[in-house]
Amino acid sequence: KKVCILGLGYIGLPTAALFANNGYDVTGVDINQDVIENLNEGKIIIKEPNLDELVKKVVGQNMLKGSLTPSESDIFIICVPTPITKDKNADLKYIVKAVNDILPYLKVGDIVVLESTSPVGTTKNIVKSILEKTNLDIGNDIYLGYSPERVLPGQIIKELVSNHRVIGGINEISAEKIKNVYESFVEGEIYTTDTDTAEMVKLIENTFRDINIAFANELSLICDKLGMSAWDVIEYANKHPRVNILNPGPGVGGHCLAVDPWFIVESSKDLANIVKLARNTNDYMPTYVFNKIQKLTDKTKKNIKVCILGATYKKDIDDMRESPIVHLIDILRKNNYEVELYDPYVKNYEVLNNNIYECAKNSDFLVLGVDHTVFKDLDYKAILEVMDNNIFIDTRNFFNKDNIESIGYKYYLIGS
Ligand code: SAJ
Repeated sequence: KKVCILGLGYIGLPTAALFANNGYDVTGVDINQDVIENLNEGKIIIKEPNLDELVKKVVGQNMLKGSLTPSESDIFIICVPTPITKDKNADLKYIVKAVNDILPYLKVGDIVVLESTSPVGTTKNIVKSILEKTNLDIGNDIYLGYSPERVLPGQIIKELVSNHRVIGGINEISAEKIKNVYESFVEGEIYTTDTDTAEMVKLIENTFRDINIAFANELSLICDKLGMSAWDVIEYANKHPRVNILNPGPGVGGHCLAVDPWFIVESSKDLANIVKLARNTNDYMPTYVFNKIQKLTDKTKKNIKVCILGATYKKDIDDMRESPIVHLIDILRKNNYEVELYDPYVKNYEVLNNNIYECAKNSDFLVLGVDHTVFKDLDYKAILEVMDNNIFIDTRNFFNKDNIESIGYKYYLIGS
């Protein structure tokens, strides 16, 4: 059977590779020529553990090929992005384009699956109505459903296989057909329901996590004001069998948690109060970190430099989407701080300087933005020697205060 996957990002490409590895003849479609050229040489341009070997293998076996346009297939899977507009509304233009792009290739018996995180009703209202232009009966001639992933970047391949999945069908037979397709590589349970429910499930999973982190971040502000460590308070509270508070930090990034809750707010403006408040609480955190830096700034010095360690949205990955550290860098620069960034995962960024000693040279602040594992191995004594001042700000509770202070830094942990 043939599978055509539209959108070869963090989800589409691993999904394509897994289908290809399980006997499907897969075409991966993307509008980015760079992605397609690399793919057809068996290479990938994103960093994700185990993905490069798998792609190399299936491309070598001729089971996966890249293309700029879709082609005839038995199964079409849409994995394009759903960004939010400035007004925090879902922008469905990529989904609309992808569905329109497959119309000429659809035939009786085909299966169409939306994977992109979407507001409730997208499959049933938007996707279905575009497919109806074919004059085929959706649900009988063509099967349609929604099948979101729930994988954690950094362990995508493993989680695509092992996580449970909730699939919504436009009717029962669609759900069953789609379940059957995913069973080729999914080892977790697959539950079937309607498309609206599956869309809502996807949204509330990420909203649940966003709200939990917002609670931790609010505690971070409260404990800081009351003169105690939120990290200690949370650690002890979590000894309770039914309490599990997440970690505070510099804010919440990524294309999921920072975006999906807004789709719920958009659908229920008067009701989604906690959801909206949590989003705003997390969005405030970079400003809070900036305020800390500003308070510790030597006001008699003219040029203040901040050396930032890590600006991806979380550790050990190369993804900077919605990263709170990118926001922090913007705020610092707007306030006339000189900023340089050291991040071995990032290839291109305005203030990037991947020579750590040049980056830290004449800095007043060293700010740990992301807890990349490799940051444990930097020579903090040698870094201090090239700095002008010795202020060390840890936004992630990554370092031990005594160790860092014994080198000669003044250590400040956000949330304590
Ligand atoms: N973060 C904190 N404190 C924490 C945990 C995370 O500040 O205790 C921050 C991270 O630093 C990061 C952000 O939250 O900036 C998001 O990171 P994450 O690891 O929580 O989640 P994502 O965005 O990488 O992946 C999420 C996952 N959703 C859930 O865990 C409910 C994943 O399973 C989803 O598949 C993914 O969103 C998605 O694609 O929707």
